[in-house]
Amino acid sequence: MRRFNFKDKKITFPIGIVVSRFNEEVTGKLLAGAHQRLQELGFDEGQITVVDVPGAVEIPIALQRLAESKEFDALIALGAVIRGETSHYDYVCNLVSLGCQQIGLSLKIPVIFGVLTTDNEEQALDRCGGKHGHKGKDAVDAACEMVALLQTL
Ligand code: INI
Repeated sequence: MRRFNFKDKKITFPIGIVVSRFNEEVTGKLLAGAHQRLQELGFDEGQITVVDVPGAVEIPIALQRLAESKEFDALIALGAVIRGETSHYDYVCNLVSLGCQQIGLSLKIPVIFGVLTTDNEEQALDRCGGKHGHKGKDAVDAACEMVALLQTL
């Protein structure tokens, strides 16, 4: 049996992060956790590029520019979509999730989906350093694993 598992592979590489400002209390924590994890893993500041966008809907087009530049080995999308009283939430979730997947597959670069989609702010805060872990840090670990994996596959 051949099996490829790069779960604990420690590598550094140029990485781009697109973070949305909407629900900034949450997305700021996602970014802080991602940055902290990158530092723990030994990334230089010069390897890290962060792009701010207004909301989750704008994440894919910024990812597209970064991917087209060919400067990065992986990209991370960070955002927080929190359910309101209208169906707007569903449109935003669909646009950002499909957009991220499309960029990754069409431009052949791992795009890690660190966009929280929750019913309320409490659920979101629980996932950026609260009782349900830290999705910003997890996104960095997923990016490292995927870059190592794709260098081999
Ligand atoms: N953007 C978010 O990132 N999260 C949300 O919860 C959200 N809601 O609920 O509306 C949201 N809307 C803005 C959207 O992403 C765009 O910025 C806006 O529609 C302009 O294109």
